[in-house]
Amino acid sequence: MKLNGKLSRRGRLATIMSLGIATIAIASVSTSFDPGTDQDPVIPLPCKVDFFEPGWNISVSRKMPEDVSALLAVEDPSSFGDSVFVGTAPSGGVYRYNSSLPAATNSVALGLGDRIENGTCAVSCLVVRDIDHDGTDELLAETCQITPAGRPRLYVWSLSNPVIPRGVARPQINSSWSHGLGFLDRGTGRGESIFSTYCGHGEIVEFQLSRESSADGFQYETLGWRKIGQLPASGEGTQVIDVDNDGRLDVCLATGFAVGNAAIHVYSTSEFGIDLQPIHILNEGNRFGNVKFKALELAGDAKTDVLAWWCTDLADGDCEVIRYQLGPNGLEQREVITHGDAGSLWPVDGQITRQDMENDGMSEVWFATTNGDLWRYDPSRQSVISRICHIGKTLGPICGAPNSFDQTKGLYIGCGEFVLKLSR
Ligand SMILES: [Ca+2]
Ligand SMILES: [Ca+2]
Ligand SMILES: [Ca+2]
Ligand SMILES: [Ca+2]
Repeated sequence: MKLNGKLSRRGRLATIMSLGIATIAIASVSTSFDPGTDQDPVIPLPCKVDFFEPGWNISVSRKMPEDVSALLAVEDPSSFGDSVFVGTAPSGGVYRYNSSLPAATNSVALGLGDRIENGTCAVSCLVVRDIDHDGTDELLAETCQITPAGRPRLYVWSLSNPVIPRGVARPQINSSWSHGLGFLDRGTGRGESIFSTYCGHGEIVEFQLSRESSADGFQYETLGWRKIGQLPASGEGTQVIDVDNDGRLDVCLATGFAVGNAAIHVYSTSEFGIDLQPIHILNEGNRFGNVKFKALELAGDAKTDVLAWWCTDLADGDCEVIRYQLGPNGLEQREVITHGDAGSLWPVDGQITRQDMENDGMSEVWFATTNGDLWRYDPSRQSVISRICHIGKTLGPICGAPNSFDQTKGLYIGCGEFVLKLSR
């Protein structure tokens, strides 16, 4: 079955729906692009590469039935390839393919929005993680319900064979846009709590997958949710990590989308959950209107760093990229990495990822922008930040390609309906 990219969205959707959730073979093309010549590649990329750092290639990994809005790749122990998960918009789908199997793309779920046709729902975040600690990974997908404006959702499937739906939650909050997932062990074999925050009203929501039985014998498995707090501005990002290097996990939530209100709030955790009094706040003197961040270990010193992208407007204006290191008593190091126009530096959700491209044991941070720039931040290099390419088209989410059987790693990049792969 070849899905024609020129079919109307409704036509394509009808084709997909008629196939149910069986395997869809989607036309797949793979090509290399040599930026050193004007020669068109045999099968053209869906975009023009205006600038390329020498030594890199971009090829088409897969064409999807609609626009790519979330990406995740994990190792597939049963094959040489990566298992690539793709979230899509506007009907809201989740797909999976193996990068070494050229033709087959599996649908995990289709039509995740409130209105499948003529609505807009974007899968904003995908995570693979064993949230109930039973030895089988779960796949989690968050959605934004954009048209008609409505409640965001969280979906959970177990990645057994076949994939099994475990739960869906649709928190009764005023915001429609979800911004990331964080995980905290509930202890004593109870699995993990899942946290998210939301654009608009800044609700903080906790989810739990739990099993119960009633006195009269009914069995329930439920993805429950509860609103545990509210940020002082729109919620713009979520991560759970030991960000202040004291040995205990912290919940980090970004606020923004309001001039002067961009901040990263850090909350401590215990066996009782989150303490909603922030223990650290990074706010750069309230100079900014929005912030995106990623906390991770950089530079091989076993201490977590925070990379933050600040912009003066809501998603525009001037942008500063700043690296921080926190200790138990607060800020220990602050370094401005670069600054410039938000157009070329500001990443949106899903456009910041870590990868160790050269397999040297040191992670780099890769980030993309909707303007088509792809950047690498690698503190172990002389040119710490460098633009790897500029593609003449809006870029979507990016993620690292974990497979390294041929000793080179790569990066998957969403671009319209295509998943591209950057490699050496
Ligand atoms: Ca599990
Ligand atoms: Ca901590
Ligand atoms: Ca570090
Ligand atoms: Ca590296």
